[in-house]
Amino acid sequence: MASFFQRVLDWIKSLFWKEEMELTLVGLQNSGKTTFVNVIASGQFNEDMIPTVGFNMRKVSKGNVTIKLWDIGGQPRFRSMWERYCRGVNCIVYMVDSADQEKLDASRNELHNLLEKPQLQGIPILVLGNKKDLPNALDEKDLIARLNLQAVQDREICCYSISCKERHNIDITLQWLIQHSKKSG
Ligand SMILES: Nc1nc2c(ncn2[C@@H]2O[C@H](COP(=O)(O)OP(=O)(O)O)[C@@H](O)[C@H]2O)c(=O)[nH]1
Ligand SMILES: [Mg+2]
Repeated sequence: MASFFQRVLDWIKSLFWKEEMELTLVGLQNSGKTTFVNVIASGQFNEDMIPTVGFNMRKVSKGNVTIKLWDIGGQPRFRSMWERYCRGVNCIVYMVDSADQEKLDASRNELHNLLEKPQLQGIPILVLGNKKDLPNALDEKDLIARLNLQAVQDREICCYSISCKERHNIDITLQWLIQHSKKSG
């Protein structure tokens, strides 16, 4: 049975990488962004480091899909870079460690900072509460409350609880992204 789900996931992954889209994947360090990319890009992909002092941006591309990836938080002076790296993306994926209670407030603040940027107005956002396999992980409902997602009214927002480790809900995450690609309008 496990291999059946694996095959379905592989099929959805292959569909995803055939899309035409650009997305930004951000979140606090250690939330699981690199792991997520490795899970969905198993197989070949190109990776570029964008040389920017103190701001660690990576760009992963495969086919017509480009993912811009960076750790958020810490130094507010880098916030001016958000505009440059988010301009024109089809969607923003915001990764949260749903089991790290201590960092949830910081994660919420960074997310709301990001959403306040006028340049990012209207860009759909997918919030991923990662590490749902851990015993103290918040579920979707608690995460929505804790991150104050109901306050976001000016754009499409969605929240899934996922586990990169156990490949949980990676399929619905990719389906959401496919629905927000250029092809699907
Ligand atoms: N339990 C658990 N650990 C995870 C999961 N996803 C990532 N991790 C671990 O969390 C740590 C940080 O992951 P990483 O991808 O480097 O985070 P990044 O800093 O956001 O790129 C690593 O030790 C991962 O193995 C998950 O779904 N469940
Ligand atoms: Mg990383």
